[in-house]
Amino acid sequence: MTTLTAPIIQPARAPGADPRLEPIRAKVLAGKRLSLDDGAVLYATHDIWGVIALADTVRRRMHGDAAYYNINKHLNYSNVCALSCKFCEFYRKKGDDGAYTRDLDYIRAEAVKAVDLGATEMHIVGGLHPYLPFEYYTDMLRAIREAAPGLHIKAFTAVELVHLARIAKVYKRGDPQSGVRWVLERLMEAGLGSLPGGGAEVFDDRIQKEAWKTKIGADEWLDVHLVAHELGLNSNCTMLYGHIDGRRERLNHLEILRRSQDKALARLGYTGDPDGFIAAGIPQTEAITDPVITLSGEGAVLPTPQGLERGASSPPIGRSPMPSDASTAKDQDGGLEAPRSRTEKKTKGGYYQTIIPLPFFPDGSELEHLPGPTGLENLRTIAVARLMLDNFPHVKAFWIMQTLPMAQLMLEAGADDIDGTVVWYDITKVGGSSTHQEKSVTDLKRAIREAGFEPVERDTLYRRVVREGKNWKTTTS
Ligand code: V47
Repeated sequence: MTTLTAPIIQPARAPGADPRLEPIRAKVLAGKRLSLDDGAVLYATHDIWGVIALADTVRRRMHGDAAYYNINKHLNYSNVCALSCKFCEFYRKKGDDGAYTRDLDYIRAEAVKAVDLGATEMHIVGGLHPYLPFEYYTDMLRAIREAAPGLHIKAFTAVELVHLARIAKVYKRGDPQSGVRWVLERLMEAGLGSLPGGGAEVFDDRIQKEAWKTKIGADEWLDVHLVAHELGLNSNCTMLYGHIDGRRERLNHLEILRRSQDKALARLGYTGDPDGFIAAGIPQTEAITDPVITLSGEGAVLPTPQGLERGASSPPIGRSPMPSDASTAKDQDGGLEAPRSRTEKKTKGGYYQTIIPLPFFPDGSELEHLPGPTGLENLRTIAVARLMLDNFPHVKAFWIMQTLPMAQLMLEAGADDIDGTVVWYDITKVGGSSTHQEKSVTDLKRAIREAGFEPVERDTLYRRVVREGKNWKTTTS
């Protein structure tokens, strides 16, 4: 006979402040970069509310009481995928029940619907379709641009872009960058405006081997974003956590992204290392004590509408989105004057805007037996991301995966963005149910206001949107 014993649950929080947070608090207040060991304390401490309060300090220093949302529409052009990642419930094989691939008429109609809803952005991702030709992707972007010229197209994860280089037969082993550059140049010419952050998962060889063996790894993911940044595109990045990963691996992931962003910002004029190359090898154990770049705190590098300047002491709290986003975005969209660095070099877009921690949804995946992360772990992870990624302007609590009530709480735990109206989402479905996942602007604003923040509609590049019904413009356009 087996005896059932209750599992020993380690409380995620306990009364009382943790003195181990004190030196970390001192660093945060001084705008100093946190080390991986600091990150380990942020994850290990029982004082989760202390961690959240620290993240809130940074978040308010950067954004005041502003909380961003956008009006967007997601499009998944196909769920047919050559890969079979264990965490993924979305993919189908050709001929499977429920497999779909959208044609250009469908895509055009979706773009028109997006405009009718007042959307500023179309977010497009799909599976790695083994048979679609490269022209399908450029035709898709052109069709959207023709049907909806004002819509910003944020499309294709790094994994899809490597796949496109392969199907266009421009991918060279040993030199993934040149093929991806070829692909991105053509997609940009067809209307691509920025890259979403998907497909990063957790940068770790062990986890990759176990859960997404045949997918690109960290080096290639980073290479793709490096090339995008060099071409002047802004991008986002994600961290898919709460499956077979551990907290140390998450911290390494954040560290790798932080260094990658250092390099991106350096290319825009922050340091004298324009050829810095992150993907060649990241010494994961090396502690960083001297911040190269920090966007918050004493001595921070604070982007201004005039450019990127070092030495300001307090940001324009709560009045506008990170102005660097606005100023570099102008260059991306309209070729207007680019920001000037402190060395007065002409620069353009080309950095990570947002980290989006994505909690694992087990339902329907091969890892369905795993429980997925808890609410407190999700809150803590948002806070840790805010604290570790001192060179990232934004932290997004994607309401679809976090749920809107949790996204509300996360605004006080380091997040400044909850994503948008979305409408249709196929990658994760709450309770395994519907792809229709939509929130109205009223819902989003109410959630933000109830949490004590000021809702700010942004476009994809974090410019403030001024709107009259369906018509909109950005404050900088
Ligand atoms: O790449 C897949 C993840 C990502 C599951 O850039 C899963 O603004 C949880 O990247 N449980 C797609 N996550 C979503 C994404 C995204 C979302 C919102 C905004 C932005 C942005 C990007 O979702 C995939 C994968 O990493 N994912 N399956 C799952 N079962």
